[in-house]
Amino acid sequence: MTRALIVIDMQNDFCPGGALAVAEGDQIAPGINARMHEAEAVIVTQDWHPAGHSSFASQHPGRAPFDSVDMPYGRQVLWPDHCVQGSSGAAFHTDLDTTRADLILRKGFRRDIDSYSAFFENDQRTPTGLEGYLRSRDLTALDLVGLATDFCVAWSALDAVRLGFEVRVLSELCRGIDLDGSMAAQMQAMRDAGVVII
Ligand code: VGL
Ligand code: ZN
Repeated sequence: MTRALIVIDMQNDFCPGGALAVAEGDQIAPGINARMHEAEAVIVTQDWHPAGHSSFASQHPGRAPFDSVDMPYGRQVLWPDHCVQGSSGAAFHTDLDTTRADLILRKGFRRDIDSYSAFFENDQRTPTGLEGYLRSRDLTALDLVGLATDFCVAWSALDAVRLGFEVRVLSELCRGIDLDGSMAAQMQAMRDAGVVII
């Protein structure tokens, strides 16, 4: 069994000063760096949206950031414009050392569908390709860290257990958004699904 470290969305827009800032998002970077240097395999994800992405509230007249709307694939929270491809907000936080990353996986690049999870887009069926990558490298156990605990980390963890991976979330190396109680709800959902929270 080989364990991979998956670092979720450690980007400027999710850190203090960014468009969708997660409180203390930058503070977990040194701990993640240390962990990366010890891990057997390291995958780093990057939220990577085209301008005018359908998850942006700016594309929905009369709607505000953090409202929810029905999309063809289900409920979707509307976000401030963030992680636009090629922008400084989409770049990795400078405190994150990505030297050790084996793979940088981009997600959310289709205009009409969001992708919180590193495995599937928000329709929960369009694959990102990560499952195949992990399986072909025989990486069957995963440690998840990064941003945001209650969105991209949780959705990734839930997909991973559903796919049969052994999954741990290292909670000290994650920070959350906590929208309408989403932090408690997603922590419980992860526990119920068999994710080990450390
Ligand atoms: C994320 C909201 C929108 C995340 C990404 O990384 O948790 N959240 N896009
Ligand atoms: Zn996003």
